[in-house]
Amino acid sequence: MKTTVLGLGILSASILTALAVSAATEMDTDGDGMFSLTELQVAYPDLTAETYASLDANADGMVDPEELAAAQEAGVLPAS
Ligand SMILES: [Ca+2]
Ligand SMILES: [Ca+2]
Repeated sequence: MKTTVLGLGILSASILTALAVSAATEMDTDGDGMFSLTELQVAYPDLTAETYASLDANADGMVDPEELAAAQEAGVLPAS
């Protein structure tokens, strides 16, 4: 019984991770692994250049998946 509950927990965590990854992959329309302002504006039409710059924590001009996840965790962007 304990094993079954643990297994279900692992299964649902895997499904959630897969969903998050697939949503992120859909946003990255040119497939370069980074999210440009234009790509993010498809999912977040209200995103401004100023907000985008604030998401870019390492200031390399692009938002990477980690920076996107951090923004979603901080509530700057709604998790999709
Ligand atoms: Ca991209
Ligand atoms: Ca960056």
